[in-house]
Amino acid sequence: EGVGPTEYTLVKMKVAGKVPEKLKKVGSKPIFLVAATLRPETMYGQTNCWVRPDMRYIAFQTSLPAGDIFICTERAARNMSYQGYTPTEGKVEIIAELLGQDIMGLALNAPLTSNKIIYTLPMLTIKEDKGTGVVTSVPSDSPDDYAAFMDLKKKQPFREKYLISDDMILPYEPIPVIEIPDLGNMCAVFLYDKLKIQSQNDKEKLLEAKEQSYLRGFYEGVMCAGPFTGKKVQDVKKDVQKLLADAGDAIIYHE
Ligand code: A2H
Repeated sequence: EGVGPTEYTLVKMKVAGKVPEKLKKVGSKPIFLVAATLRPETMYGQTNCWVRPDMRYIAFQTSLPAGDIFICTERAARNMSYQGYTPTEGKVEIIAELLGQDIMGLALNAPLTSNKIIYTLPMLTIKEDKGTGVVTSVPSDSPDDYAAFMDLKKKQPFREKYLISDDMILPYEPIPVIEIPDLGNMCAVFLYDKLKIQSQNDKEKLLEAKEQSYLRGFYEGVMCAGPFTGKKVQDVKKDVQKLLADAGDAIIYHE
């Protein structure tokens, strides 16, 4: 960060159930939320997808072979249009303008995770000027994700406010993906408890948790899920990214 562009893996999460009203006109083309991640190796542990209720998103036409429609921020779509992902370079064909709340509670198919269906849920701290505005949730390994996940689990009024039904969150549990010495196989859960993090707005403690886990996860972490079980994170990160991209389940994006 800061020096030069950041490379993100954009994970394609397919709308699998009810299509939002504003997207009914697209017919049979596949629709995906695209989540920007720096941690493709954690995708075995996805439990949900985050969008910000009050943020603007668009659906647009990509140039991918199956005619995929992507949902993300307009800013990210513009960037993608200069990276070969739209029919005309520099042009974004907007199909619908959406608010996060319009795409809340959607059922999705996400790659690699053992959960057959995951849901879009609210995260209030998503930034507009980073990635795609869609974030995939891995509560075992991301302190931000686990804090937002626990906010929904613990607070019924919070679920109600954003029209989240109990079945979209209560049956889900963090999934062990990476073992780190001293931090166990779910470092975000360990640090949330250790630092007594109260909510997704607990900025300083969340920063502290990220500092205590991010580099160690990379340098000392060992996979404990998926085909790379037993291998070091730093040795397989690129392999998982490639596995996703080769299967058509992710694209590489820079900003
Ligand atoms: B990461 P950086 Cl398991 N607003 O993916 C807030 N957060 C965003 C975002 C946005 N607009 N776009 C992406 N992100 C998150 C996995 C993960 C991530 C794990 C552990 C740590 C972690 C699963 N969520 O990030 O500022 C995404 O969450 C720790 C920083 O560009 C993305 O990777 O460094 C990361 O933040 C990108 O943040």
